[in-house]
Amino acid sequence: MTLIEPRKHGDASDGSLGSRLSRLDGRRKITGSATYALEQPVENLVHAVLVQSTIASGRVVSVDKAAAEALPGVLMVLTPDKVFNMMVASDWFGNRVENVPYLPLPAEVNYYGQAVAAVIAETFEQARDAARLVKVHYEETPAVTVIDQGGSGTVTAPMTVEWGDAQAAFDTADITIEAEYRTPREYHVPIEPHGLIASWQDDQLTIWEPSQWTHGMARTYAEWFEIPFENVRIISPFIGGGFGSKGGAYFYGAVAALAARELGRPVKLAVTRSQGFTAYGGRASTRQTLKLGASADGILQAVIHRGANETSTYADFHEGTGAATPIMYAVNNFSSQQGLIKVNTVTPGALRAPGKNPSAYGIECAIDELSYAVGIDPLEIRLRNYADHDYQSGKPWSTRKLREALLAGAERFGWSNRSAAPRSMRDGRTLIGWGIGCGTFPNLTNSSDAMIRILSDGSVEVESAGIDMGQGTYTIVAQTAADALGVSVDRVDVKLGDSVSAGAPVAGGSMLAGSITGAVHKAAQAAREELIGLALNAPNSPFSTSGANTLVIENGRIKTSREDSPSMSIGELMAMLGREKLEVKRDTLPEGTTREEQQKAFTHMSKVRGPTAGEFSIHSWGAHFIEVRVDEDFGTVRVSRIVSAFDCGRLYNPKLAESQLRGGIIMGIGQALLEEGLVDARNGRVVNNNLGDYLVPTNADVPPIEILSVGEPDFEASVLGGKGVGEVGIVGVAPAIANAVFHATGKRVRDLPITLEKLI
Ligand code: MCN
Ligand code: MOS
Repeated sequence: MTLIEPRKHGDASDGSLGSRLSRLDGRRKITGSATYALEQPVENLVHAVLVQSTIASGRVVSVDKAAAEALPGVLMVLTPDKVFNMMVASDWFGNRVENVPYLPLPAEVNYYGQAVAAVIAETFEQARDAARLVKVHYEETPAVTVIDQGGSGTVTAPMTVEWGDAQAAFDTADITIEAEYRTPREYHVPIEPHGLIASWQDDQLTIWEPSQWTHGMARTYAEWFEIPFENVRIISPFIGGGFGSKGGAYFYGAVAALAARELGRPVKLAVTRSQGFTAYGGRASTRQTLKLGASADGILQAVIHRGANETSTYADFHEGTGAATPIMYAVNNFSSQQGLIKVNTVTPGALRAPGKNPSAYGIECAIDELSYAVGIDPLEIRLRNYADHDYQSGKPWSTRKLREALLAGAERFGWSNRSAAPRSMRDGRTLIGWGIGCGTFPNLTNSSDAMIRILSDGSVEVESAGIDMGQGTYTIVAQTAADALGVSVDRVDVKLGDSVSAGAPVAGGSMLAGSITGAVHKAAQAAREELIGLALNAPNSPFSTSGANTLVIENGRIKTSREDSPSMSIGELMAMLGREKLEVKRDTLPEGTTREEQQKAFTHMSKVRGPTAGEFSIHSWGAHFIEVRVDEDFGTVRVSRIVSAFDCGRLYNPKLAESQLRGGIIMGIGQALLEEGLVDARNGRVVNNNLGDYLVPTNADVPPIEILSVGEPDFEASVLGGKGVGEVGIVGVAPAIANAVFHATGKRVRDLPITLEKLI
């Protein structure tokens, strides 16, 4: 086996694009000077507290609010019978049903924990106490509280992928395996819980709310209240994690904004940790069956994939259990049908790598099972079935260095020292297992806009509505601007997370970095051109006699390319011109885009280009090599070592990209071993709705994680050659751990999480 040397990361932290600059917002976050939405000092503030339903299905018949209203400080109790004068907003793709009233507190109850009333009072304590006194009377109807009660589900066209004749090929295959895999409800649990402060000044609405998408959220608020987009301002400079849960405005935002309008005072609504388990959706629980047929030498002949995810009774959410299955391996006969099962739950939502994550869990466990059935090493079977193009779309890959990732990861991990048989590696009474899981994430792109401002002292401001919830946007934007302008990175100040700034797509689908850097690069180049033009033509320009027709900017100084060139700093040029500032705004929208289309591009998902929108099929790729140690007596599983290799194209900042990938991997450890929303089947209540009972990995659960990058710049993927990084890290971790546990113990646990009672 030959090792393809992984590309060496740049060790320089000089701030240039591609260098390992530390997070520019890090100090502020660590020292507490970064202000989060709910900490915003706002005068005259009042507090809203939600009242949640205690049934899973039915109707609110009446609400007894007299006792609550009688408490001191209580200003208002909102109930389902109150008419709010709001309209349903469009969905993520811009579809809107016209003239349908929006009811943030509907009388119809679809899940346990749904908000059915809200109390607004002078202080938080008064509102909370009053909320406890609100008596809600229900008419209860039968509920489906868990996926197993919901039947086999309804398959929809977008969830169906077929080519060849999978059944015939499966029936005649030498070796077949069939297995069902299940994942439970999982939750984002960001450290900063959700909530907002809403404040009206006449018909202008200001919202301080953590947001992955300030433009999209501003659009929703504007549509709810039927006011122009420009009248809403979403402010979200710092966010304590979102993981998919902060991409949209939810009902509680409507409740706070509406109460603020009614009362003429700013309203703060903090969603509690427990409410966070039902105020918006986590990852849907899923189940899927995989049937693989192969020849005796392990070449795949057929994949038959059937599955479903739970959704709510009132909206469809496709988790996309079939999202990764069709593109992982070369196979000529493929059939995947995925359905939706209606359950009385809040509508599930996007959680880091929606679809790809559970989908890879299925296929990456199944291929491992096949490797044992045919007696071929799990690494070897992946290489034998390597897809040299995208079998689903028929298109060539833009770049797919998954083979390189597999080989580099195996080499670094020491995979060749693995002994093949389950239970054959141990350290005393500890069983050791090694497993592989591959991952993928599609490269989504959208246009972006960016504003660059050169200030009189020569410093630079970059402004965008795009956000940083911890991924590193502040840092890579500064690096991009500094690089393109020719200034040092500490001269660049980045302002993010304000919907009045230049538009940017959602920090979702791992698309923000590629999109925003493209626009920042373009605007910074244009600003540099403009500075050069001004320097050449300024009266008294030191370059007027140099004969140069162009100039360069290096380290903030403008000069010709000659050794003995005169030079001046950008600040000196600004002073010479008597300019306060120079503003340059550029977007990466197609030429001639109308104002309306431009608005749409940043407030809807309709302009997002998918991975196969062009000539190529564009994705990020990864391969995880994981060691587990299982206590033979107690069944406890510890992850003891991880080596993961990725192809994410060019890395804008390897230090931050590694941190993103590591974060995803840690979430994958949680998914494999700890995370499970436990639902009381009698009433649909999520019983472990707190961080004491819903377990996520802590430092003690996380072993050394080594990240390798085997990617090369992919200019089909983005302007500067990077592919998405934010989500691919989690994909493939859970199956790698499940496969390692099988190798250690000989036990195949096919429903996550792998807890000790499933092993002993
Ligand atoms: N990056 C890089 N080189 C690339 C691409 C990205 O160095 N070629 C690095 C940059 O630091 C960039 C970051 O990776 O800021 C993420 O870039 P990208 O993959 O474009 O993802 P987005 O900026 O769109 O961020 C969203 C993504 C998603 S969808 C989830 S879910 C997620 C994630 O990012 N949630 C996160 N990472 C998170 N990280 C933190 N700390 N908190 C979350 O809630
Ligand atoms: Mo990420 S789940 O697409 O916000």
